[in-house]
Amino acid sequence: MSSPSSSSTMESLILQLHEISAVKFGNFKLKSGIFSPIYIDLRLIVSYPKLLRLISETIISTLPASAAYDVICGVPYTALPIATVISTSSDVPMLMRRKEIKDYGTSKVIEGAFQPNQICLVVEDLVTSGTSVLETAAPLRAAGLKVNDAVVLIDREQGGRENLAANGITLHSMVKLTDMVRVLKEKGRVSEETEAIVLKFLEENKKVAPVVAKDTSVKVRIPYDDRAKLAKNPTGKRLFEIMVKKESNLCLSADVSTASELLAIADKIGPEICMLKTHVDILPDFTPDFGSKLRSIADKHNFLIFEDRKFADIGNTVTMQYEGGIFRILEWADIVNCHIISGPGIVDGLKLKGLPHGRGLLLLAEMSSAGNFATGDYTAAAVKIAEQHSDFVVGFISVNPASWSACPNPSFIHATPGVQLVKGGDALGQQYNTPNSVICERGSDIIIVGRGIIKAANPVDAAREYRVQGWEAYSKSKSV
Ligand code: 5BU
Repeated sequence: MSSPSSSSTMESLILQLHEISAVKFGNFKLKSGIFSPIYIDLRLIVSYPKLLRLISETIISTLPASAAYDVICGVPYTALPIATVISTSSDVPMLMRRKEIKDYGTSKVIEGAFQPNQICLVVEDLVTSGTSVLETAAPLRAAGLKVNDAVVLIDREQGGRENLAANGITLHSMVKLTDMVRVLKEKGRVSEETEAIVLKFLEENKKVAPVVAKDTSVKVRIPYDDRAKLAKNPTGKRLFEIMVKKESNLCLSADVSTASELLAIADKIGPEICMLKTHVDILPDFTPDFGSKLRSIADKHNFLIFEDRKFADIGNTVTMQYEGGIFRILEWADIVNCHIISGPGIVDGLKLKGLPHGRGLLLLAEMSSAGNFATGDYTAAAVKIAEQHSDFVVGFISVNPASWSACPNPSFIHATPGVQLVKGGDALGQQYNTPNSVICERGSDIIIVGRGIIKAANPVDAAREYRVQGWEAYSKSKSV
């Protein structure tokens, strides 16, 4: 909107927002940590139905004809009522994006009926960096919808327009924050001094880095094929090579209820993955031929098998746990992992058995669950142990290796659990980050995905989506 003061509707809208105290002046700490002289809280509009209707009508009537759409989706939560009113008054179907993904029922991220390739307009109340719009656009796109435009009531003019444009989304804003302040000053609601303070603040804080930026968040990385040459362990080397060959940095965490289900899903999803992770002790129908059956599927589709056994005992005990028992993990798993809580002897023990078979080991340097203790010095100790055993250790279970003070050799691979298409968590402490954030921002190499794929309506399609997102994030991060 070029001149809101020329539009009486827009002026009236700004004044009404001020009247209900949705626009406040003072000194407010924002989510980013910075202090702002202006604060906008549009959650309040649900208590003012006439204003809510006015906002919804104005949003739609100010959209240019170029912004065509079949369905709309409000960014949760504040924009949900706005989208609902638009939907009912303009008779356009609405979709809802879940912020938290259910671990039961259909586990859908996008609720509502739609067809692939339909165009979805994203509706938002306020845009700062554009992160929230991107977090809603990503699962919509992953579900097969096209997202070309987003409409917002207020643009704080802090980089949102540019960040969205970089992700192929045109932002249409009804009111820019500078215009809003100007109108309030013109109408005598704020003093000239307040206007000057706010305009100065906005000028000085024009650019806020987005959490899910397309190009600004990437870090340079050494390509997987070059790292394959550096790897000392044959399995670590093979893993890098498979990733390059299959253009996949996706590891499926096959947490299904039976061995036969596991074998079936391994065969179906095999083409999409570089590695398949098992928890063999959860399979009630495990039989001694499980390993050889899974191995032949792994050979057919060219992926590695990673048994997420998380050994934790002293060296001598783990030699027996690795090789013996009913599971005989050493026979069929290319890679296993271990905690380092018992000290470096655990790596010596596993290596004694694993290395002659060319197997590899991942050290648990970090964990994805809330409140875990694998941080700081513990993580640094894992890096040290890995460097001492680089013939057997292939890398780490990592969550945010970009933040580590100890920087491991690039021959080590980072594999990260706790990945879904939308940031969030489950009811038992699991914490999820997106493929882009895991690979680009947190510097990991492999995304480990369980329920995001297993519980999807179509696990094969979901696996493909994760593979594409993971690979795109990798490609982006090595090209800068
Ligand atoms: P999910 O369904 O994507 O949440 O499954 C994650 C899998 O990764 C599951 O098998 C966990 O046991 C495993 N995991 C994890 O979630 N967090 C960790 O820190 C480690 C393993 Br190590």
